[in-house]
Amino acid sequence: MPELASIAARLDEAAVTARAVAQLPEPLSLDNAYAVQAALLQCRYDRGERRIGVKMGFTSRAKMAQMGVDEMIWGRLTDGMLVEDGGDIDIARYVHPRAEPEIAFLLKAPLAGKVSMTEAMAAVAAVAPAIEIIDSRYENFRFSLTDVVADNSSSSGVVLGPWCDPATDVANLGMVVEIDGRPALIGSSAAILGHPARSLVAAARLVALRGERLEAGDIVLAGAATAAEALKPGQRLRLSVERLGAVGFRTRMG
Ligand code: OOG
Ligand code: MG
Repeated sequence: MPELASIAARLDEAAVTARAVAQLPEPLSLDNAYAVQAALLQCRYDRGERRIGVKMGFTSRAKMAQMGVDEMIWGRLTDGMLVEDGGDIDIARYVHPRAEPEIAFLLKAPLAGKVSMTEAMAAVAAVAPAIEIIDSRYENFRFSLTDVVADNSSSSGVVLGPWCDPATDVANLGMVVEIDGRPALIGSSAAILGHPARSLVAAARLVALRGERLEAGDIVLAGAATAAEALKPGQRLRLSVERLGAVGFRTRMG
């Protein structure tokens, strides 16, 4: 539908120019919201970006409560969103970025539809600590469920830490984000649906509803274990996850 394409173009321009747009005037259906998301990603692919996986959203109570949304969502990740571990980001290139502590899975086999936790984990090649940088293209970081789905579930940046043995038990690992050396976000991987592998199970189910599958080589972000923290210029962030290690980046302006 032409209006879906124009919504996608508007959200893409908001991301490229780092200028927020108003929330959508008419509520979209969930089907149309995912159709806008697909069209939005096509804009990125047309610029040469490549799909590298998916991210899950609202898989913890802390995130649902922070944003007032109570359903799981997903979005697509591209290589253009990767931020090097230990690297820095220019805050000016985002509207109002926030950081979240996550667990990342690297897949060695495809997954789609109804799979058990054991089947999901058997498809995992490695697990890593990860920081997701989210950035809503909507004014004041406010949105409805379908608004945020259309906006690729606020996907913006991903910082991946060291890939670890997939046999590592990730059910209940302490997670701490330090900002400038001070603990700012403290949680556990158990906050992610009781076990981050449940998020992988959900990802396989949700992408299949849109006729897609998780591919071998895909990265799947399980969703934040705590509320997200707004970023300011000149900060040093570091996420430490028990047994998995640490990942970090810095922020600058310009
Ligand atoms: C939507 C994305 C949510 C998560 O980890 O729960 C998300 C948002 O809060 O803007 O990435
Ligand atoms: Mg996230």
